[in-house]
Amino acid sequence: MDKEKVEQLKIQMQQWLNEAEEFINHIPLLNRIFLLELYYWAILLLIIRLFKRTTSNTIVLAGLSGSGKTYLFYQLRDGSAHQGTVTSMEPNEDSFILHSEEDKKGKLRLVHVVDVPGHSRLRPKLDEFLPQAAGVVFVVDSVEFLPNCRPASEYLYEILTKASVVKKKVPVLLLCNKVDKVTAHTAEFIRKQLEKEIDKLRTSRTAVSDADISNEYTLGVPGEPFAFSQCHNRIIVAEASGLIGEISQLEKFIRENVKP
Ligand SMILES: Nc1nc2c(ncn2[C@@H]2O[C@H](COP(=O)(O)OP(=O)(O)OP(=O)(O)O)[C@@H](O)[C@H]2O)c(=O)[nH]1
Ligand SMILES: [Mg+2]
Repeated sequence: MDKEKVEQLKIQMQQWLNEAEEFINHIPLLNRIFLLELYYWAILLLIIRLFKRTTSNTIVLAGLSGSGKTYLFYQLRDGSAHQGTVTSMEPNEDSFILHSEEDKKGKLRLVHVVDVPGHSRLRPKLDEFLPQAAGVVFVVDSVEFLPNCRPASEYLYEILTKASVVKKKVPVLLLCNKVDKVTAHTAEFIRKQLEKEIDKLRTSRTAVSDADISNEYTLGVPGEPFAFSQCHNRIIVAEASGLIGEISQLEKFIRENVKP
């Protein structure tokens, strides 16, 4: 570009600046203050919106097959447990307002709930969702708990040692489901048994050579019996029944981690 053109551009820019200044000067002072304030609020709202979008709204339901994840999923979304009768072959996911909050629709943030089937072949799907999880719900069958204690502990151990969970300190809810049955074990009993079983797993797994360990992080405090309180992420124990729709503790956990 030759010098003459640059000069012309400079003059043109100066003209535009002068015109803009003149335009602003014509606006009464009060209006100017008002416009400035409007501008300030617009920027502030934009920042809040951007920040809100970066926090996740994903809640992952995991647990052994038959523990009741799909029942809970439909209770959360529709307030009924339909379609939960077959073993899921695909992750079930949807974004919605919790059924119990339907009357506040429009004011609340959607929750993205993912129900990952418990079948061992489908569990790797969990890795697709964990990195974006705001919370993990590990569902346990409180009725058939004892025969499933070992596999449930193994699955839970796997989740609690994943980098995506440990690094981001993703909160985990241990949800003792099916409490509508009188034969259901208490949440306290289940917590203690899971801790004991994880303690055994921890000992056997750390004895394996480093090369064979697939777990990304170790659990607990070396030399002390394992307790969930030793984990860096928050681990809460609660009860539910997907069958009769007793899911208030689950909803509380969701809303604590996906702010409205
Ligand atoms: N008594 C009782 N039974 C339940 C409850 N929730 C689920 N069930 C029973 O457990 C079965 C399995 O429930 P699902 O929700 O399909 O289990 P799931 O965890 O999704 O299982 P997968 O899809 O195989 O991983 C259901 O067919 C019900 O018979 C509950 O709260 N109470
Ligand atoms: Mg299912």
